[in-house]
Amino acid sequence: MQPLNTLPKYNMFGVEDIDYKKSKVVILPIPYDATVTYKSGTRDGPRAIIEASRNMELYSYELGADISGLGFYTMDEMAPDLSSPENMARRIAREVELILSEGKLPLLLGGEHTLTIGAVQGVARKKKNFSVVQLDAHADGRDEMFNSRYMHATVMARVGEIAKSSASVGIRSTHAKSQSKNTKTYFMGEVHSKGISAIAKDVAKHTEKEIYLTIDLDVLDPSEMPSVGTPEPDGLRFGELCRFVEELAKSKKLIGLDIVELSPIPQLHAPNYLAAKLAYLAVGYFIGSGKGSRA
Ligand SMILES: [Mn+2]
Repeated sequence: MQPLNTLPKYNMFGVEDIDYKKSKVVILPIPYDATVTYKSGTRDGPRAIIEASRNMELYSYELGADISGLGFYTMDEMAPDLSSPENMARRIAREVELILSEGKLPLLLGGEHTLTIGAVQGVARKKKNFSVVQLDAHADGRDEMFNSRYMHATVMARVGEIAKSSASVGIRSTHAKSQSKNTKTYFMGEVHSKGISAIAKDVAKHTEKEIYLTIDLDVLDPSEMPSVGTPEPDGLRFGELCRFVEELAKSKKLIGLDIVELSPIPQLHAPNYLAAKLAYLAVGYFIGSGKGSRA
C-alpha cells in the first residue's frame, strides 16, 4: 500500500512493492563498466533507466495493456567484482541461474555488454538448446582484445561457445568479414533492403525456440540514442526495434533479456526514457497480458 501524495517508488517502473516470491520478472541492475575502450559511463546506466522508468505511463497503447501488475521485482544494484571480468561473469551467472531456477525471467540492466557473457553462462546451466539474439551496431566477435577474452568486444565470441546458435542484427561495425559458423549476421544494409519484419522472420527460422535477447542500445541510430560509449551512424529506429521484438515474440520463448551500454548524458533524459520503455515493451510483447501478448 502506497501512502497518498508520494511519487512512484524507486524501483523499475515505480510499481508497488511485491514479494520476490510472487514476481515474474526480476530486474538485475548491474553498474559495471570495467573493460570499456572508448568512453566510460555505463555504470550510471541502470540507475538512469530505473529513474526514467518511474515516470512512464504504464498503460501501453502498443501492447493494448497495462502490464505493471505482472510482477516486476527490482533487485539492489549488483556490486562489481573488479578482480577480473571472469569473476564478474561468474557472479552474474550465479544470479541468473538462481532467477531461472525459480521460474522467473531475468532482465539485466547494464552496464557494459560484457555482462551478457555471465548471463548466458547462467542460462546454459539451466537450458541446453537455446539461441542468443543480439541487437547491436558491433559484431563483438573478437576472440580477444588487449589480452583478455572477457571484453565488450569479445561478447559474441564467448556466447558462440555456449549457445547453440546466435543471430546478430543491425550490425555495421565488425573487425573481420568472417563470422563463426553458428552465428548468422544481419548487417544494416540488409535491414534497409528487406525491412525489419522480414529480418525478424528470418531470425526466427534460424534460432531455437528459446532465446536469450541482448540489446546493445548502440544498435539504435545515434540521433535517437546518443547515450552510448561507441556510437555508429545509420542505426535502427526505435519503432523498428520494437517491431523486431514484437515479431520475434510471436514464435519464441524469452528466457532472459538484457539492455546494455546506456551511458547517460547529463540533462539529456530522452535516451534513458527510451531504454526504460524498451524494457517495458519487450517484456510486454513476450510475456505481457492483454492484446498482443503471448502469455
Ligand atoms: Mn555495440
